Amino acid sequence: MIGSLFVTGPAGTGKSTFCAAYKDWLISNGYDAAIVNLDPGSEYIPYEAEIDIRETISLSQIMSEYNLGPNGAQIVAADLLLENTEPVTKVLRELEDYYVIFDTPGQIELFSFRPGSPMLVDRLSSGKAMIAFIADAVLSASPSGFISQKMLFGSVLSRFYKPMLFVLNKLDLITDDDLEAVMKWEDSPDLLRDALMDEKQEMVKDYFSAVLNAFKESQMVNKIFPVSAKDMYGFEDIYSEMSLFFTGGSDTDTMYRDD
Ligand SMILES: Nc1nc2c(ncn2[C@@H]2O[C@H](COP(=O)(O)OP(=O)(O)O)[C@@H](O)[C@H]2O)c(=O)[nH]1
Ligand SMILES: [Mg+2]
Repeated sequence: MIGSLFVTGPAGTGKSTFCAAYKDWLISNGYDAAIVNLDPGSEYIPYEAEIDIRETISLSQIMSEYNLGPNGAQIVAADLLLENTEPVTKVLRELEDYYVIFDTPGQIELFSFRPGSPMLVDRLSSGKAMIAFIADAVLSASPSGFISQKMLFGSVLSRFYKPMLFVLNKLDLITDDDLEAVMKWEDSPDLLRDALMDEKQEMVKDYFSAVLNAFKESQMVNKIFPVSAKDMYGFEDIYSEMSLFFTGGSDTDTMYRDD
């Protein structure tokens, strides 16, 4: 593979829809792309998967075999996958010129906060991985919601230490003014802190000031990628970032280059 993108984020932010739309975008722009579904619990996936973990790992079988509920079974499933990655890597080896998108379990903790996941990412990607953190634009349009997503982003980064993209999905559900406010908050911790104080007067100002300045100084979320997976909007920039990281931009069609 040229490189891979592991797609994570809170439940319902649109990870699977994003995977489907981004794959379609890549293919319609002339690139080879495939999706691997790593969510054994998904009932419906909105794409055709090159590899679907549900074919080898059955949650209902694990539930009855180990006498577990759905969450316990998800955890066993994650561990089983880590124990036996060969069937997946075997297929991936054939996809030489592909960008591979990994869809991860609906609930973020089942992927990002399992002890074995960083090793899983390294094994499946042969070290060639980026992570897309999918945030919900509606939640992120409020100061407290945006800060909560930034902190979660930082939390995922602390697990994987891979290049990460902060993807603001469901752009079609917020106004242009909302997006403009989010972009300004991203640029200025002071503006974001003031907006938060307007929203939640009783908050401890110093704590959030320190946290927001730390984000800014460390450049942890220094770029937001606004997309709508529903409307197929915003994928050029994501592709540019991936192409730049994995190939130094050499396979990037000039029409998609930022610089
Ligand atoms: N309006 C809108 N809805 C979206 C978008 N992306 C996903 N959704 C919807 O959000 C819901 C959850 O999406 P899904 O991809 O299953 O989320 P996941 O749990 O993160 O994989 C579904 O009803 C999707 O149709 C988007 O860009 N705009
Ligand atoms: Mg999903």
